[in-house]
Amino acid sequence: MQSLWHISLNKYDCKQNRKYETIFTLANGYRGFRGTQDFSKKGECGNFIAGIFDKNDAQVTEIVNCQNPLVLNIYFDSEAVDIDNSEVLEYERTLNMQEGVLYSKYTLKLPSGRIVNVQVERFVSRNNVHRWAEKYVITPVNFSSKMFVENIIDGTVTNSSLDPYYKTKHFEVVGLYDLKPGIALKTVTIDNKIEIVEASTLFHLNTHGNIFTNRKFGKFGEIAREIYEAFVKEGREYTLVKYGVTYTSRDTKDDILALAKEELSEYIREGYDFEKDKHVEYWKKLWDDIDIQIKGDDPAQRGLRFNLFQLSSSAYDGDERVSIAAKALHGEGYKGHVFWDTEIFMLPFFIYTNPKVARTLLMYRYNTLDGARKNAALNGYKGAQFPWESADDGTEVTPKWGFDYDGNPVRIWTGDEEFHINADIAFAVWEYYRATQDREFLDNYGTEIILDTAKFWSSRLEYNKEKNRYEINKVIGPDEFHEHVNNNVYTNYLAKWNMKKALEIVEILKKENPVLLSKLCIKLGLSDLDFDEWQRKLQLIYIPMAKDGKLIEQFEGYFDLADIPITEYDENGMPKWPDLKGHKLHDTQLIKQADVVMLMLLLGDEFDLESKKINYEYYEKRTMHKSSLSPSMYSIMGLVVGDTHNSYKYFMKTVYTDLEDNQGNAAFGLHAASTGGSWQSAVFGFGGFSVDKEEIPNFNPWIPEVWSELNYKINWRGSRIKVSVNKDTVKLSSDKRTEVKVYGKKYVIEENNVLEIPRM
Ligand code: IFM
Repeated sequence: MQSLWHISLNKYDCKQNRKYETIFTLANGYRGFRGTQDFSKKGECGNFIAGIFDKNDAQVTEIVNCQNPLVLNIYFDSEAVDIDNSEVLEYERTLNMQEGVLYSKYTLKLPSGRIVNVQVERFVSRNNVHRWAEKYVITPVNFSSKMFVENIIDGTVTNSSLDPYYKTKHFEVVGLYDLKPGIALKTVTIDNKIEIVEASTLFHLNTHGNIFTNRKFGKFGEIAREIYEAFVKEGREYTLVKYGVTYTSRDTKDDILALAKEELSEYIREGYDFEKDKHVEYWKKLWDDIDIQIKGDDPAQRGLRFNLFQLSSSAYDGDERVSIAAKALHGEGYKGHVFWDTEIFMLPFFIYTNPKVARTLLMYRYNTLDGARKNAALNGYKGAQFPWESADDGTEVTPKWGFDYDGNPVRIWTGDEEFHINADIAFAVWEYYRATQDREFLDNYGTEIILDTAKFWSSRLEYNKEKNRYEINKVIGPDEFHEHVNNNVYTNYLAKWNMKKALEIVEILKKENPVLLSKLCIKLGLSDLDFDEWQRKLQLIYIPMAKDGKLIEQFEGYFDLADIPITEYDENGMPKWPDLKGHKLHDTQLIKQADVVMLMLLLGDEFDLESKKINYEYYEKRTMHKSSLSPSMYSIMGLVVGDTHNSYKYFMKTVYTDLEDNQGNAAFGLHAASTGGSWQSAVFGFGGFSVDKEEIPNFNPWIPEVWSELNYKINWRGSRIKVSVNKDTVKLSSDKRTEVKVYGKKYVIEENNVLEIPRM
C-alpha cells in the first residue's frame, strides 16, 4: 500500500517530464528547484531564487531562471547514462512529503547492454536555506568498467527555453571557479546587477577508500565542470554525494563567492547525514503545525498533504521583500508574479498555522508600497494602487498582450482593470491582525496599507450625479470572462469595506495613539477632511442587487446577458462548455470562477443564509471553473448551504489540481492558490472554522460519510486549538483558556482540557 505521505511515479514517460518537474519541485521559500528527471535532457529545468527578477528584453520583468547546478552526468567508458536512450527496467520516483526528500530508483539497460542501477536522494534544506544536496548510489549490475562522473553548473540557462521567440537570458556568467574541492559559477543579472553564486562538489561515501583516481576542473564557455574518474566493479555499490550551496548579493553585502566557498567546506565537514537529519527534523516540527488528518479517505489525505507540503515549501520567514508567486517557486508560469492568490487563497493557511510567515508575506506588500503609489500616480489616482501582477518593486508588471488558445494575440486587460486586489490586500492585513492581535504590525505597517488603499479607492470612485451614487466602472472582477464591466459587486463591496475599515482604525488611533495617527496623516497626506469625505462617499457606493434583494447581480447588466446555464458535466463532474448559440462568451452569464460567492465567503457575516443559498445555486450553475481558484470556494460555500455532495467533488478537484493536472497546465508551475484553497476547503469548509462578528472562533464541522475522522490545528490569538471531528463528536482542546462557539453555542475550552460536543 502506498504511504499517505508519498507521491510516487512508477512509469517513465518523457512527455510527462515537465508536469512531474512541478510536482516533484523541492523548495524552501528561499529557492525552488524543479524536479528535473535525472539523466534526461527532456523538460524545463528551473532554479528560482525568491526575489531575483529581471526584465532585459523580455516583455515584462520576470523571475530569473538561474544557472543550473543540478546537472550530473555519468559515463561508463565513453557511454553516457541517458534515460531517454535506455531501456527502463525499473523506475520509481517518490516524493516523501514527511521528510521533504525526493527519492528515485532506476535500473537502466544502456544501448551497449550494460545494466546500471542508480538510486538518488535530493533535498533542499529547510534548516539552512542556502544548502541542498543529492546522494547517488550507483551499482554496475553486469559489468566492470571505468566510470566518469561529471559535476556541472550550467550557466547557459534561459527563461522561456522552449519558446524560440521569447527565450530570454537574464544574466551574464562572470566567473567560473575551481574551489578545490568543488566548483562555482557566478552570474550577474542584466538590469539590477544581482550577483548569484552556485557552488557544488562531489564526494564519495565509501568505506573502502577513495574511489576516484583522477579529478579535473574545466571551463566550457558558460559551463563549469569537474570530472572524476573511477574504476567500478560489477555488483558493487558506489555512493556519491553532491553538496550544493547558493548565495546571492540580495543575501549579504559580503563577498558571496568567499561565503559560498566557506559554507561548502563547512557543509562537507558536517556531512550529508547531518544536514539531512536537520532538514527532516525541521519538517517534522512543521508537520506538527500544519498537518490535517483525514481518516478513511486515502486519496483525500494524500492529495491534501501534497498541497500542504508544497504551500509551506513556498515561503519562509527570512525575507520580507518576497512573496509567493501564483506558480510559487515551481515554474516560470505567470512569470513568477504575485497576484491576489497570495492574500486571499494562501495567506489564511499561514495566518492560522505559522503566523510569522504570514507577517513576512504581508511585509512584502508593505515594502512594495512605493511601487503601488507610483501605479496610482501614473493612472491619475491617489494613495497606493497595488499591481494586479507584482514582481520585486510593486509596480504593475502584467503583460499587455498574450495569446489565446489558437495562438492569436489578445490584449490582457487585467493589469488595467482588476482593481479588487487593493481591497484584497487590505482585507488580508485585517484578517492577520484579527487572528494574531499583532498590534506592532498593525501600527507600524498594516494601518499604512489600509489607509493608503482607502485613499486610492476614494480617488477611484466615480460620482454619478443623476443617480446620486458612487460607481466603479470599467473593471474586471474575480470572474475574468467579463472585462470592462461597471460596478462589479465584489469590487464595490470590498472597496467600501476597505474605506470603512480605514475609518474604524482612524477612530481607534484617535483614542489610543493620536501621535501615530498624526505621523501617518503627515506621511500619507491625509486629514480629517479626507476622513469625512470617505465617510460620505462610502455610504453612496452602488451595490447592484436583483429586484428581490437576495440574488446579487455580479455586475451592472449581468442579468441582461444571454443565460446559457451549464447542463452537462464531464466524468469528474466538472462543467462541459454549453453550446453558446452563437454568442460571444462575454455576452453570456457563464463565469470563469467564483465571484459573488467569493464575496459571500470573505464577508460571511454580512449575508444571511438564505442569500448565500440563493446566490450559490444561481452562480454554481453558471461557473465554468476555468480557474483553479474556483472549486475550493464552491466547496466551502456548498457546505455552508448544505450542498455536501458538490462540496466533496469540488474539494477533490482542488486537491488534485496539480497531481491530476486537471487544469491542463501543471507543467508551468504549481497552482499555489489552489494549495491554499485546499487548506481552506478542509479547515473553513469541512472543519467548519470561521470567526464571527464577536471575534469568537466558531466551529461547525461536517464530514463526509467516508471520512471517519478529521483532525486539524489552528493558532488563534496565541492559543493553539486542536480540533478533532468524527461521526459522533467534535473534540476541541487548547493550550490556553479559549472561548469558542460550536454549532452556534458558546463554550470555554479550559487550558489543556478537552471539550467534547455531540456532532450535528
Ligand atoms: O489570480 C488568478 C486569477 O484569479 C485567475 N487567473 C489566474 C490568476 C493567477 O493565478
